[in-house]
Amino acid sequence: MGSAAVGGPRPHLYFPAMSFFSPPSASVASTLGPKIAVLCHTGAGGSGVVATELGLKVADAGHEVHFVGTAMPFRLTGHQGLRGPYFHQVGGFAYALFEQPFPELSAANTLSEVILEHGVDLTHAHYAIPHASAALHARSITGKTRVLTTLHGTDVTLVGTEPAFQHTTRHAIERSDHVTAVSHSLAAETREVFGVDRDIEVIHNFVDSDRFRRIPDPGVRARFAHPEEALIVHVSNFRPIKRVEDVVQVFARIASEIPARLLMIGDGPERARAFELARELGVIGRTQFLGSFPDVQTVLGISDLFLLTSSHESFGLAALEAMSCEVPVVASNAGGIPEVVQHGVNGFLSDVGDVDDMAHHALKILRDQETYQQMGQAARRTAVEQFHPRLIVPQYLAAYRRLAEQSASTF
Ligand code: GMT
Repeated sequence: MGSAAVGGPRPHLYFPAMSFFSPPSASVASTLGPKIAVLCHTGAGGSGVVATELGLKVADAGHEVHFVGTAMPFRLTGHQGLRGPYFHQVGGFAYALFEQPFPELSAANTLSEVILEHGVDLTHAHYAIPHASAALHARSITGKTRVLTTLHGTDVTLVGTEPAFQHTTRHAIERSDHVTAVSHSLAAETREVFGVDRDIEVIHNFVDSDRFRRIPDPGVRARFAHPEEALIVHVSNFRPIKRVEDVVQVFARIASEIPARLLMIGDGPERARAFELARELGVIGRTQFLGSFPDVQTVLGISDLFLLTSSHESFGLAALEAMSCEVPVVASNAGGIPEVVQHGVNGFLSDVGDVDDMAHHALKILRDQETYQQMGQAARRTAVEQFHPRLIVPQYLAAYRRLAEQSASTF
């Protein structure tokens, strides 16, 4: 990228913006529609997963897609090709005077370069902070991109409501050219929390049901459980909002009644506490902490039950991925989860923190083969009939087309 070459000698803490597989200039690549830049969080987390899976589908549909991030989004690794999607690593500069880095400014700077060099028509910012703000900044700098912001959950319900970010989040929501939310619950909460009355389009998350499907491989399953044991799984970033201690509490109640194993997938600040609790409750020998790994579908494809005990959840993508693998879900009745998990049909819902009720529901599924099979099949049907990419991706493509046709009146 041009910026790497300008400005003379650099102190050693300068790291240039870097492009990977990128076409050399705006004129070279041909594209079927608007060119799109995508800004997202790059570590394991629902918003980055949605951004990546969507970017890959949109690139498949013939669009030129440019990911811009501090690192390659974890699900993008290995999926890039010469025809995209392309990845541009955000540059930065750590100067002794700066007490903290400025991620929003660095992202806006790299994004501006990408917009100008590649003729990007619109920027899809996943998560309000800092991505929508960075995209708006790049829009002011270049005068050339529309901004579509997708709200994912904690950007509104947790981070965005913090006094430290209230004004910037509201500004990002109000000034984006178009805003989507991943559930009706999140759209309503956004209007309520920020008092905004603008249109917020609801576009639910999706799951690739060809990849996320049941593959009851006895070899893989034997790696985690004996044939007579129920295999229970939880996937998250182990943040306080996930209440992972409740997962362990529910599992301990299940394991006191039937042979069972628990797989904890992911990592985060509450992992150590969950580990300790499993030890205290005497189930550590039946609990495996697998950490973060990308091949989550293989484990979901052999599991029997998914637990999601969050105090708040705008959608629950991890639960949907499990459902696509015919795994019923026992979850808390919070936020947008009921838009995915239907009580008594493809899983069960309990009040937040009611671990006895969750264990009761889990045992109801695991003890009765017929209930287990019916719910597993219903879960798969929900994933395929309501949340398949063929239903959801066109909604984003239509929004992209509408935005690309708009005049630049909002700059
Ligand atoms: O759940 C998290 O903490 C990660 C977070 C994210 O932004 O990466 O997930 C949010 O976005 C996902 C994708 O849209 C949703 O499925 C999750 O429900 C949502 N998390 C919360 O609302 C807590």
